Amino acid sequence: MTKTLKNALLGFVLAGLPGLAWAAPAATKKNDYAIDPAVGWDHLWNELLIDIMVIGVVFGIAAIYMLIKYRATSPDQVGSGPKFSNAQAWAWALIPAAIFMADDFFLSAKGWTLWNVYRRVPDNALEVKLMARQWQWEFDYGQGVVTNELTVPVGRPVVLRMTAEDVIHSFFMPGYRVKEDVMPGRVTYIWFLPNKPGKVVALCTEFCGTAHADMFTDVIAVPEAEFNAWLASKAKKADASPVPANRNS
Ligand SMILES: [Cu+2]
Repeated sequence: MTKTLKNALLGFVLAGLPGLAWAAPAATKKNDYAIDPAVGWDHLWNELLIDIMVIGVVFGIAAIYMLIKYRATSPDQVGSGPKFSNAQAWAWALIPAAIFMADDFFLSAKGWTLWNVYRRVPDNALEVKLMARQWQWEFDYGQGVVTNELTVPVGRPVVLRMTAEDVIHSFFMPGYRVKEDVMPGRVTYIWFLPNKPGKVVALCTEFCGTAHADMFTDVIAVPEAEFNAWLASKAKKADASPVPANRNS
């Protein structure tokens, strides 16, 4: 093997390794994923960015180096490539591919693990039914409590069982890293963990008619005691008037 070939091969290996090394520490965060998949999605996203950045920088430097070192010194110069045996040619094709595929599979496997955690709703989740229609969201807590904003208790997982009255919508809460289609004739679900008090936006991300852009609402996380008091007062009001005031059909 020529010296240039050895150096180049070493370059490939070095380009691949940082990606694997950066990806490794995430395994220790496994427990966080089970508690709150949003933590896992953020972690995976950062990992991918670092991965792509490291590989991009290494290849960028290698490309610039070769452009300068092997540039033509006269207009009519004809270059010559290294002569490869069959084994060398196969090695050039397969080794770099294997290194990058290993990194890709590793990250994909982590994505799948996280997805499986995300699809398993925790036993203690608060269940709220969500009805989507042109162009509003309607949250049903049971006991006659129906609202157009989603109020949730901090520290307890919330699962939304979702369906639609008319067309396909998509319920998206960027703040909690969850999104799922909502359609007539099927019940889909998402769950999330409100981990601190505050307000985030929920919006429709499936074009569903002329007022699609107006189809957004607030998701308000409040301390559990405050949530219980809120729900109790709403239930009391619902008891007094059997048809919820904001139900429009
Ligand atoms: Cu919609």
